[in-house]
Amino acid sequence: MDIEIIGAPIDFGAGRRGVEMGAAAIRIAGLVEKLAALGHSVTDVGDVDVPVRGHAVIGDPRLRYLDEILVVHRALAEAVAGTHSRGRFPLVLGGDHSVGLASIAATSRTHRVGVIWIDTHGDFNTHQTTLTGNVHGMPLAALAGLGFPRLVSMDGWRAPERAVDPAGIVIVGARDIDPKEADLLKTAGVTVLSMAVIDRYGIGRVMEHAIHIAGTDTDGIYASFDLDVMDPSIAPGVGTPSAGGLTVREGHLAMELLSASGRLLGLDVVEVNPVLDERNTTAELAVSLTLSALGKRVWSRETIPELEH
Ligand SMILES: [Mn+2]
Repeated sequence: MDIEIIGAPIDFGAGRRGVEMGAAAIRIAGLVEKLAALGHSVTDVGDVDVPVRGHAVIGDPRLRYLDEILVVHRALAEAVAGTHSRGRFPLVLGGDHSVGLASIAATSRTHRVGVIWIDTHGDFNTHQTTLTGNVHGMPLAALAGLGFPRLVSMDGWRAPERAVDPAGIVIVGARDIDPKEADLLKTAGVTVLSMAVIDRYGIGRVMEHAIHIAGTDTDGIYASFDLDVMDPSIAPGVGTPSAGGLTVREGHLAMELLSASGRLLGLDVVEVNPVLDERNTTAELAVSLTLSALGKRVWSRETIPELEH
């Protein structure tokens, strides 16, 4: 594949500082070299510009730092649209998860997009339901056309309507969803595959289901991976940890199945917070999971034909 790496070192959407260094930490963990070693053509186009924190204004407490976030969203959307125009694969490094709005909205300009949002949280709040005012809890709702019009339209970069049909949105790994957010998810018709469903059926069947839903009547699937979906015991460097997350192997199998689907249009890897991390272990995990999403295999055949049905 021809991959373009785009960094979005933003923390204005998060409640804790430090996540703006996540893209650097992932690069330091060897992302570019390891992707190239897999046989990919890799171009690191660098980071989009992010406003200086010292000049930033919180503004509306239900949409903290909205002005700064929208500046980043527009720049990131332009970058991702450019990657698609060159026929390359966008790999977006956060930064906080607000960036998923820009990367996927940009992709929706040229593709009918299904979304697999791999996350502890729903990220489906609006300014009317948020408990924190942190915009990283809102990008998926905005993609579905819900929320503050300036956020949904990315300050006029696109029309203030949905970028993605909620029927093609799947959240995988959820275990912390706010009550009003749950109501919105149900009304919108988003599929939520919680940790309980993964416990019950296994990550393999859950991902096959997710890929089926997000891949039906779409040109492909954009995956947005929040490192906080992993269990905090193995991914301590995240701002909003929640016990009971994916194991290392569950994370890898989820990514391997996305790769094997052949349907990926792009990938976000977000919410690595080096300030909270231990010796860059969370960034290193992010790199190894990304490799699995982009074709790394232990062996060429990873199913048992006699057990397939
Ligand atoms: Mn998230």
